[in-house]
Amino acid sequence: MFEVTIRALGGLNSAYALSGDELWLRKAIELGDALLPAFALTRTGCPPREVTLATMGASVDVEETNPAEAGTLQLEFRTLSVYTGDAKYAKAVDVCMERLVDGMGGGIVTDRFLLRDGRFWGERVSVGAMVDSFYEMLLKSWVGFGKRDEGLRKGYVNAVDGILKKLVKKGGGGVTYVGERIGGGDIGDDMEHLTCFFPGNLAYGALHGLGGGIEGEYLKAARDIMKGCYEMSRVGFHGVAGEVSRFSGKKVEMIDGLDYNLLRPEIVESLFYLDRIDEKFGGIEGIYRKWGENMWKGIKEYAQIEGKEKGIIGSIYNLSKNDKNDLYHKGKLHSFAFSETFKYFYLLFDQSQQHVFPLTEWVYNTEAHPVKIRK
Ligand code: DMJ
Repeated sequence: MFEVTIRALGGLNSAYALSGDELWLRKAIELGDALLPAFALTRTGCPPREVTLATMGASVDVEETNPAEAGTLQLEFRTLSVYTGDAKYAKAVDVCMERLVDGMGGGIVTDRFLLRDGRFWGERVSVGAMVDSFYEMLLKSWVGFGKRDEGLRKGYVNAVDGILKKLVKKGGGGVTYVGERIGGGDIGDDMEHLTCFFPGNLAYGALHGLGGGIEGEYLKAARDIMKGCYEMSRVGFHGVAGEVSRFSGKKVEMIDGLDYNLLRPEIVESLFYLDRIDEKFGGIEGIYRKWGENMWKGIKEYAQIEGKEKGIIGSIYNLSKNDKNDLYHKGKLHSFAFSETFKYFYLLFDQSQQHVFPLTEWVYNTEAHPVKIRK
């Protein structure tokens, strides 16, 4: 549900928004109608993680989902309601989002969500896998539809408050990162690449007046965490960060077995937001573009699959060995490399005065497909 919604439905919606070609809208409706019954399959109104279109409607035996997958459907289905004038898509997704927000209890959440009674469950608390885009969407759904839904705004503000107090730490070398906690334990030593959407998201919140606005608490925290995320790309092969990195030593370190790079977007995504929003350190002469240039060089140098036709790229493995000869690639390449990673590099390097998709008029879904903000 989540991957198809953010990648395919989000992509079709944006293709329609940008081209005005009805073909994309027809395809978006076809897909939206096929997926819609999934919301009626559980008691909470949140869909299961996976559905079989051919047998949709049959009861499903799934106990749980996670907040990221259940809570990252709103922009796409609501947009479909705007385009069609039919409220059924928005209604379905709003019911689910309300259950999630109710279940939050006013702060950070665990990474498991029970589909029978709408309770959060489990012990792991983080801003990474299985939770990440739930937080992202509290803000973006609030912004995207006229800042009218107080539940979303409060949910976001309370969550950020909890994250900044309970999950942010300085590592051994004094670099700030966002860790995870299990149960009541201490903040762990590691930060996921996925978590690095967070500084950009904080900056986007600041742009829209939250956390004290520009130069407020959110932007200051965003700068510190951004630095930690960029440091992840400076260890091992310069410019190419690992999937998870360790912050307990004097220097940020790669972790054996997690020293691979799937060409994920999160670090450059946040660089893009900070570059546009942070008036002090962003802009043409600012640091974020320079950092982005360093990262782009790394991708050009190391993502290319040797021996293949020039331009063929793939995920990079064995980064911690520090020797180019030990690197290997897998021919797998996620669509987010194109829809997000390369797009964010392009947008970061765009030097035109008139930015494409200004952040006060457009909101990007979690797969970087732009959606026009409804006032
Ligand atoms: C993307 O599909 C989305 O950004 C999602 O929210 C989480 N991660 C991947 C890319 O890393």
